[in-house]
Amino acid sequence: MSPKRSVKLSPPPKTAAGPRSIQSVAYSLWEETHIGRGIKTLFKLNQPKGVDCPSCAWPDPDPEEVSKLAEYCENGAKAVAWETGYKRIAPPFFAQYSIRELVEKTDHWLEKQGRLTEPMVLEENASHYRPISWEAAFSLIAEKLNGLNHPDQALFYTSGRTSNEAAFLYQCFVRQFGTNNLPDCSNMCHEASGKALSETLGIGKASVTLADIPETDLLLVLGQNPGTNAPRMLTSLEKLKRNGGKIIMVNPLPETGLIQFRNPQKPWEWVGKPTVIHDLHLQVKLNGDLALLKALLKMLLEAYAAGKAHTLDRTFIRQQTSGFEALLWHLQEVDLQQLIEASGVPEEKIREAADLLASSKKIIIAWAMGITQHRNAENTIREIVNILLVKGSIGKKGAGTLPVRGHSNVQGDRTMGIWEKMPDAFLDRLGTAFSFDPPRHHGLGAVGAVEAMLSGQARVFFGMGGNFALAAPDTAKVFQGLQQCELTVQVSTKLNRSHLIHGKTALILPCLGRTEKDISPAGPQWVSTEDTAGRVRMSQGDLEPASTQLKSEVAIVCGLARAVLGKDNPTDWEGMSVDYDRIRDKVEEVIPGFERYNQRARIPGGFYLPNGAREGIFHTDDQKAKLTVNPLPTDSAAKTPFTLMTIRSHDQFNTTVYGYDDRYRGIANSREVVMMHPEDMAEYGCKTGDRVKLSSVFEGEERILEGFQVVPYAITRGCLAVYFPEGNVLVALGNRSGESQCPASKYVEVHLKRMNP
Ligand SMILES: Nc1nc2c(c(=O)[nH]1)N[C@H]1C(S)=C(S)[C@@H](COP(=O)(O)OP(=O)(O)OC[C@H]3O[C@@H](n4cnc5c(=O)[nH]c(N)nc54)[C@H](O)[C@@H]3O)O[C@H]1N2
Ligand SMILES: Nc1nc2c(c(=O)[nH]1)N[C@H]1C(S)=C(S)[C@@H](COP(=O)(O)OP(=O)(O)OC[C@H]3O[C@@H](n4cnc5c(=O)[nH]c(N)nc54)[C@H](O)[C@@H]3O)O[C@H]1N2
Ligand SMILES: [Mo]
Repeated sequence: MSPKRSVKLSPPPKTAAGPRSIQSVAYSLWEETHIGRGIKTLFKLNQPKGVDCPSCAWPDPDPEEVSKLAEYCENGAKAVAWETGYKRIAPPFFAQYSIRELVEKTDHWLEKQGRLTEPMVLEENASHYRPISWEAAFSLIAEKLNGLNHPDQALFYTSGRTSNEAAFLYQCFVRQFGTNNLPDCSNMCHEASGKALSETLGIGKASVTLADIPETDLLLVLGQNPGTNAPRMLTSLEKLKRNGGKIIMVNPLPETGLIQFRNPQKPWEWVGKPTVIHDLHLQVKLNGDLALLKALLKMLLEAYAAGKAHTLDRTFIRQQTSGFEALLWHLQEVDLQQLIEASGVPEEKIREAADLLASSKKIIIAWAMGITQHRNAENTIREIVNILLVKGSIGKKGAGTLPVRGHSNVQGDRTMGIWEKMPDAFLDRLGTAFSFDPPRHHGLGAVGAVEAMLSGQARVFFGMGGNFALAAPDTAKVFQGLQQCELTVQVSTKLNRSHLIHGKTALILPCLGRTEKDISPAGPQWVSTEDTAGRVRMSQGDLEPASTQLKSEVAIVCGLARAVLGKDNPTDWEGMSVDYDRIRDKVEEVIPGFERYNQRARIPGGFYLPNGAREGIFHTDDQKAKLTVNPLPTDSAAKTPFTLMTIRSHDQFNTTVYGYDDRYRGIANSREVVMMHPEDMAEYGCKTGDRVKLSSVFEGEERILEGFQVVPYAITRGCLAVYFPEGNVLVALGNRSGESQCPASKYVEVHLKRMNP
């Protein structure tokens, strides 16, 4: 799928952003789009009446604080350039290239061909996609879905760009069809955060807003690379530093964005000293975080016992939490040296961090995939909560939880009911609002979906956005599963692997992007999204659509629902597809917190959803925040010489590869690399650029990735890194969390062997 390219190396830059990121924005716009079209959207990005950036879910500032000219980052600009580009793939393209030829192309090449323009069908045994009308496409899907023995034989996947309005209608349609099989990208992303936070704090989302960050005394950033994946976060970190706050980075890599920063929006800062971001780097082993957090807790406790009363917030612990006694006993029993060893971090560094924690009153802990994509992710997240709770650092300004979400509306999609396990209270209200009886048994998540396709239990796969073939773990198995389906359907903006790894029959349904005008017979429509901080805001594109034949995701769901559920279905799909206010009225009926949705979303800046933990109110079974005892992973001493993580480069959005350079890591021209510690290289007789074979055996089955080039890197010893999605061939389906089923994409036990030159 990828050409053999040779890696080129340079020392990683010490400073993130600055003028180089402006240069990179200019380049993507120039390369992909009519400059005017891209720039027009950039000035509207994240503005109160503009477009919500289709890249990450980082919150926008309050309307009065939004930078009037530029509230976007380098990678947001790349996402816009990607969507607004001038290239199109119309029917002649599909007539020219057979599926066999397209499969040989790289993923980068596929998406580079431009925006999809018309619905296309691949009939059974056909070699080429051919055009199909929307009506015929909907009928074909209806025929296949209604021909199944049971609705649970269909899977309805969602990626996180889908708007609230489209997501709400989509889950409503799927449940009226009769299944809760609503796997989504969240199943592979922050699933563990939702689970662990709901249990302990009563809400599965961040408790802080953007305004809290500069107010905090101490921010811990665990397993997250904001310089690349949430670049606008750096502006908040810069403010925090100017206010005298401290930052601890916990990461097996020294990530450039957390080292130093120059604000690209402030040219007067491009000369002189950049802002130093982190105060302390704790270079953990992969999955060493739980041991590290436990060691920190134990040190806090010891300091308290030694008479330093300020290290714990006893009043908060007494009044607001449960479980302190059990935690105390547990911490007295665990062996500190063992914890230090398991974390991989030198003791004096942990003590430094413990001192910072002890002296801070307001603490925020941020985390992302380096914490969630582990077999014991929920335990680590509950331990994060323990630290915040013993410090009384929740429910007040400048303190709390910050799980940084990925896709721009992944959080909103969940709020709208895209989840295979929505609680009964939601299903009750949904059933009442739409006069039907929703199915009650839980559906399948992403990993379960792959297993169901492989076993033949699932026969139809419908993808609302995303690129399931490459995003899901265990590439060979996912491919096999999709190929065994009767029908695969993808609602997409651009061509990707999931269109080429297909079922017996396949459909491509091309949709509007978020930057484009959405005009229905009733006039211009807008949608809304929810960011990491739980703020809901409107988003309205204003570019001419890439093709006159595109439909909005809302119109696609409504067209499908009418075809599948039949003319007698009482839901007003037609009415809702032309007037999105009617969808929002229904959301208001079903989901608490959306009172006066239509009015409040129209206010510049939108509105915040209720958040108990933010106010110090914990909706748990005993109305207390829960301190918990979390066992250490039994695999902390890996049985293989190496553990491997799959991470993002600076030039991709998930499976969309913008280019082959990872600027902040000094790695260029190739993604087929393995980052390795120089001393491990020496031990294994590897030189820079040597090609190696990685193999992982999971539950008796071997998976292999070979031909990747070794790159010396300042990574923790015994740990390796490759890029996602290429590394997904090594992530076994069974290698996942037992609690939330999230794939352990950051913990693959591997052997490494140098290949013959
Ligand atoms: N430009 C751009 N923006 C994006 C995306 C993108 O692909 N491109 N993707 C979006 C999505 S969907 C998501 S979920 C987010 C992802 O955002 P991130 O979570 O920042 O993405 P990853 O590259 O997976 O990086 C994980 C980080 O965790 C570290 N890490 C890995 N394992 C461990 C561990 O065991 N312990 C600790 N402490 N650290 C570890 C890695 O070194 C890396 O710095 O970004 C979103 N934003
Ligand atoms: N090994 C490994 N695997 C991982 C991860 C990892 O770190 N390591 N990360 C996981 C994470 S955090 C996530 S979130 C998933 C991501 O999984 P997905 O969300 O499935 O993947 P994306 O690459 O974001 O999807 C890209 C495609 O979405 C389509 N698209 C873009 N914009 C739109 C739109 O507006 N509407 C519609 N309908 N389609 C659109 C385009 O056709 C594009 O090709 O991958 C997961 N997989
Ligand atoms: Mo994600």
